[in-house]
Amino acid sequence: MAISRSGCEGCTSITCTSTLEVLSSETGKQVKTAYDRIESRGMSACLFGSTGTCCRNCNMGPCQIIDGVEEMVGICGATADTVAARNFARIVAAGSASHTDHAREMVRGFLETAKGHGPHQIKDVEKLKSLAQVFGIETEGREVNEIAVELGEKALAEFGKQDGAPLSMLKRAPAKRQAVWERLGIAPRGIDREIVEMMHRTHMGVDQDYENLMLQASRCALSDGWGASMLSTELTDIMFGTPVPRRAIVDLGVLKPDHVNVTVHGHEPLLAEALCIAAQDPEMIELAKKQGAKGINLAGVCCTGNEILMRRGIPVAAGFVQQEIALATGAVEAMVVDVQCIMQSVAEVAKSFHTDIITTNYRAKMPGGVHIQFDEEAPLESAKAILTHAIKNFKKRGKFHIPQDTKLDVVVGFSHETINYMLGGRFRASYRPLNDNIINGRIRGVAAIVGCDNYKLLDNSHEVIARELIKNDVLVLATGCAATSLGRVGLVTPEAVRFAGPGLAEVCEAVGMPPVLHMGSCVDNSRILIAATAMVKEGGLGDDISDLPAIGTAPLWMSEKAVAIGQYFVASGAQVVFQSLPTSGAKKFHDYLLNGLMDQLGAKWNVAEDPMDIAKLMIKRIDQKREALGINKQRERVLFDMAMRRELGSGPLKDAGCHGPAGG
Ligand code: NFS
Ligand code: SF4
Repeated sequence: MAISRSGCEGCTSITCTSTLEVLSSETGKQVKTAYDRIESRGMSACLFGSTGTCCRNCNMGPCQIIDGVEEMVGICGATADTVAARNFARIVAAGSASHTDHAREMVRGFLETAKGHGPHQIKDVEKLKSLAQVFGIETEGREVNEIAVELGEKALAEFGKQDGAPLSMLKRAPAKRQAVWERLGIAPRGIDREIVEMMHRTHMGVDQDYENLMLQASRCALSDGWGASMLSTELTDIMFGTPVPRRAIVDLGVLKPDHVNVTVHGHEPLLAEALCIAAQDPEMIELAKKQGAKGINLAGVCCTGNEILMRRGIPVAAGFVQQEIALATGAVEAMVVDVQCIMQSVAEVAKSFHTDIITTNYRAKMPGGVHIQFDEEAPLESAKAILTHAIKNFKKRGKFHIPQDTKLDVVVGFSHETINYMLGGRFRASYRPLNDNIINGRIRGVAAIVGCDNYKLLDNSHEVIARELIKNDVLVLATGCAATSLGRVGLVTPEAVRFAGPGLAEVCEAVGMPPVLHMGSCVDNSRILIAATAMVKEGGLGDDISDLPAIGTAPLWMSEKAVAIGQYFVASGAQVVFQSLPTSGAKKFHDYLLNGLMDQLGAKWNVAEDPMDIAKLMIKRIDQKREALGINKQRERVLFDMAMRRELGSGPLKDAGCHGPAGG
């Protein structure tokens, strides 16, 4: 479906009101955005590219392959299935590599902190100790920092490990799942190694068997989910605090007319956390005041936004498709970026205003950007240099337009630990109540809505899916830009319970939780793996993740990372639904993803085009699992009496209350 910017003058193809408002404002009309580029290009996605059968892996090609046409194989003889499988596997490798390099930086930052360098401390000692156990580290009678140094070193070694025991975190998975990995020979050996081997096996003339290629794609993706991403999430929690529920606000309206607005865009929380600390420094605030501003307003964009939203309640201004729109307000002094999901066009949009794009990572520079290298050994000093640059821009601000009515309340911070104590209570933290409510049918199942925004589809797709799911008593877990977009439409707050079906509403009301739980950034999808494992271990819902009435979707996937996530979900036993897969031009391979993987992994990919169809398919899959578990009948019998209300009514979210916003 073509989505045009003309949407802001009549047509309704963009539904986001803040985006529409900015695009039709005086400042918005000054700039060209992706919406204009789509209009001028006619949204012509390349046919061969989108069906996965274009190969340029060697210089005898590039070859366009047509499935079933004898003379249309590659010069080397590669078939459509081989080419599509190689391309797909490379997407998984690239996505895993992105999470991995991010995770490596977090582990290195963690080690610095453990050694007592820099402004951060070990905040979550309990989590440190439980993770130390996973790595076989002695904790009795040892100093916190000593344990942390050993953990950091062991974590770092997971990246370069070659052989021996598989990655340490795999032990956290249900025993039956570990046995599946062992039987298939896909337990990752070392994080970097699996990515390198994937790139090797997809080189011209190596692995020509799509089933064999997919085994390595699973191993590579698992090294991301249970390796890199999980390490990143856990060590970041230990260092910056495990998220707890707190109130915050999202959408473009979080920008402030009288403050220095600094948007933080990218992924690695080391930079964002340092900026949060620096923005509270009296010296910095004084400097802002000298320039005529009332203070400094930090706001997040994309996943780095989700990280500081979850841990500090810092507002999120924009998700992926709004990054240009945030700048088009003319109210941003600087957009500070690190790595991933930063469109090159932001530098072009910024040229129309006083805004600077400040790049901070040597890996990611940009023509038109100002580079201030973030020094991991002196994070606070770097953050101050960046802020000083931004503050000095304030006086140059010209006309601007901040949408006033778009500031949505959200309640965020649903880590696995939060869910554990929220439903179970502080003194009997457990997943028992969640499992029981699934078994008795008040909660039909659990669905993860994750991943990106994408201009290719209507921007309300996440919303359509989420509304249908919660209406049907499915509890939704959200991460990444999907979570931001659900926040923008008011679904990530306890008040959204009015849109939920009676069973889910009952549970949410009793505990005071939203029907859509914000679980963080994209690396935080590893929290979903842990939550799923906890559900299995609690009992009553089968003995593997593949038995759970649970499913995931990344309907608007854009990034290669989303495919890596999809593949590690599938390899972990959770089915996923995407709106499209770049494999449809290769019949056998495409069918293998949609059906064949089931035999080996107990899970598979699914495709449904329309958001409502995606939701319906997810509910169908959940019901199939309920049926297999023999709990489908309970749903029909469930009654909500006072005893059940009382049983649910003592959740800690209610008695602890939520933290107020802690914005910049
Ligand atoms: Ni995830 Fe985050 Fe957003 Fe997609 Fe990009 S920011 S890591 S990849 S676009 S959800
Ligand atoms: Fe063509 Fe084969 Fe070379 Fe790919 S590897 S470009 S299919 S010759």
